[in-house]
Amino acid sequence: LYPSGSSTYTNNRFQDRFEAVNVYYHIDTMMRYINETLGCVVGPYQYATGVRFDPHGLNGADNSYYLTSSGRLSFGEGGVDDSEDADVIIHELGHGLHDWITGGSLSQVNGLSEGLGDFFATSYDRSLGHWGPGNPQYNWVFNWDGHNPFWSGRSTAYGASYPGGLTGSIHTDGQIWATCLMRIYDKIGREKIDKAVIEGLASTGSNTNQNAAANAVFQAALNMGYNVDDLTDMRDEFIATGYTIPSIPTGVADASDTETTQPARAFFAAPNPFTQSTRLHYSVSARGGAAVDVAIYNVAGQRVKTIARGHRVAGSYDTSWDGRDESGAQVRSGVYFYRASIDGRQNVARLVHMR
Ligand SMILES: [Ca+2]
Ligand SMILES: [Ca+2]
Ligand SMILES: [Ca+2]
Ligand SMILES: [Zn+2]
Repeated sequence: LYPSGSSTYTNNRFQDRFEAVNVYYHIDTMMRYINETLGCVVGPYQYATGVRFDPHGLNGADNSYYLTSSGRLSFGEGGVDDSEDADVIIHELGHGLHDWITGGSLSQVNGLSEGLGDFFATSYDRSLGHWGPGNPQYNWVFNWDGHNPFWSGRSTAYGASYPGGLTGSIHTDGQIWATCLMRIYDKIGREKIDKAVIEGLASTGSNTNQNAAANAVFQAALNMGYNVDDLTDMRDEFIATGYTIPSIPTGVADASDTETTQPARAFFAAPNPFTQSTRLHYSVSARGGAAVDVAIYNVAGQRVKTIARGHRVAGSYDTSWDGRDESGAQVRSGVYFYRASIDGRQNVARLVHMR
């Protein structure tokens, strides 16, 4: 699309090639960070390749979007070109991440997905260290596309609390969620809050409100073995925002005990992608055991193979899937979902089967 005669990159923002490279760079950076640095296997279920996007879509409108039907991102060019701003790119990618980790059940209740996009954009931006807490830009969302005569942008220094401060406008209300998560970022650091958000929201659905999302994120942090200091910081900020969060269970180790241990990963498949077979891990933590339903689904949402079903005692489980359906036939290569419902809690992981 944009051939170059030289290996020197000399494009500026007035050349369309700049936006194509800028979007590619930021999507690639974020997807590598999530999949490789954080170890969360996340990617589109609508197709088996990398994230697809159009850097000059929407016939020039001042808007951008992620489409759940196609799994693609599209960026408009009104005002400042949207794809010149990493905040816009990562905000839209945030909707994609939300869709992919929930297996197609992204929630916009209380503007949850808008707030999630603003959070991922600001988390990335803040990690670059361009602005200090004393600069207003530290909290801005859409520093380049907005906060200018075209439009006012958004902020993660939003003062409203939950639920009294909700307005009913998703883009406005999402700022309550993003502001709370960025306050946690400042206390426990980027990787811990990003990972808890991704792992936590993976167990949510299309009706999840901000309060339920906060509880899912907190539960994920507990499941991954975050220490008492981190859990206390998270809980304090959630409660200060207005969410209702249970106490930290007694018996959770304090910081000095867990500083050197890796958080346990209770739910995952490996290898992934796989060719012959993949091992499926899940665990039951309730003392009295739990009702489990573990199965493989295709991208159309159809159950391909039941792995385990019924009551299981507390413990870690290790099983496998050989890429065959209920009748024993080899399934086609492509994207599948490993889903485990454990006492009604949904865990979803994306699997890529290659033959
Ligand atoms: Ca441009
Ligand atoms: Ca714009
Ligand atoms: Ca920003
Ligand atoms: Zn959005």
